[in-house]
Amino acid sequence: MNFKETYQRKVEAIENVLRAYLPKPEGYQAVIMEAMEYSLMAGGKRIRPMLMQETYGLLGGKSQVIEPFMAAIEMIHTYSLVHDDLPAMDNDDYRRGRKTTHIVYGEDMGILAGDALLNCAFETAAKAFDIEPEQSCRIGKAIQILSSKAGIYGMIGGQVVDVKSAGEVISGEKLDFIYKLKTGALIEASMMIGAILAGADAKQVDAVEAIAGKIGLAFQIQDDILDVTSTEEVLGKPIHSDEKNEKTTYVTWKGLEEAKALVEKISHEAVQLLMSLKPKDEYLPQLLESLIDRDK
Ligand code: GRG
Repeated sequence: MNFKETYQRKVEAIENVLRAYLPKPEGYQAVIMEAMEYSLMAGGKRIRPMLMQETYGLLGGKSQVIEPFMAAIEMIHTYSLVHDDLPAMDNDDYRRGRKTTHIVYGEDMGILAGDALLNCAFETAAKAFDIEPEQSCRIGKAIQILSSKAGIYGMIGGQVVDVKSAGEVISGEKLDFIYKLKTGALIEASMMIGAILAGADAKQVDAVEAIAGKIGLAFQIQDDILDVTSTEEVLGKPIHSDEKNEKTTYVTWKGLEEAKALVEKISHEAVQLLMSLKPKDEYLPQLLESLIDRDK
């Protein structure tokens, strides 16, 4: 099986895990479960749960205890996208080629669907205690990482500085701060949780955090590049995803060619660091390389 086929098979397995932990529509509040499903099962690359599962396996993890955390990280990622698309933030009508959650369910339900996914993420992660009650210490630590990396010192903190900097030309230092928190923190959480649940020692967890930090930065710079180089078709009309935003990015700061070279450099550094953890097969290094070449 080649890399693409293996990746696709893993995405399907991740989506089965997501479906298993997604609440079924029921009761007077069924509409919110439907909105949660609409946003969570809308495709997406599933990079975060995949990085989590691969890191878990790399460091010797073998049980299903990782699965509620895989679902939890994707729920948090999805809630952040649902809220980011709201009129008060990016005001996007489309994501992944289909209508955003608030367009389909209304702004009120969009806000509540994001809130519901965030709460459901922690409810789901805590189900790991039922799967491996004897690992409660590792599971508690993993929940601590999940909450802090998603919070004000992580993703939300990065989003706050990003939103507050709108319309300003910002320094490279501030841009790095935003990227490290807004994009990097959830990728760091994904890999660190995989390591912690597998029983990695503090040195290994630090190494994993450093690798994930580089992946996060390269991933976000690649996102900046795609914003100017790719077009997305919405209802048959090609649109540039950066059409409405004039903001500082690595492309506006460094130029397109230097931004591309930086993605290559930082990703290769991540792969080099990963090699020190002696991956058993090619898949994880190939996954990191594929993030450089991604076109969406
Ligand atoms: C609203 C609290 C709050 C946070 C929003 C994630 C985010 C912070 C904003 C979305 C906009 C953006 C470009 C964020 C950077 C992270 C990023 C590249 C998200 C897209 O992740 P992918 O490419 O998405 O993994 P898919 O669709 O594949 O799941």
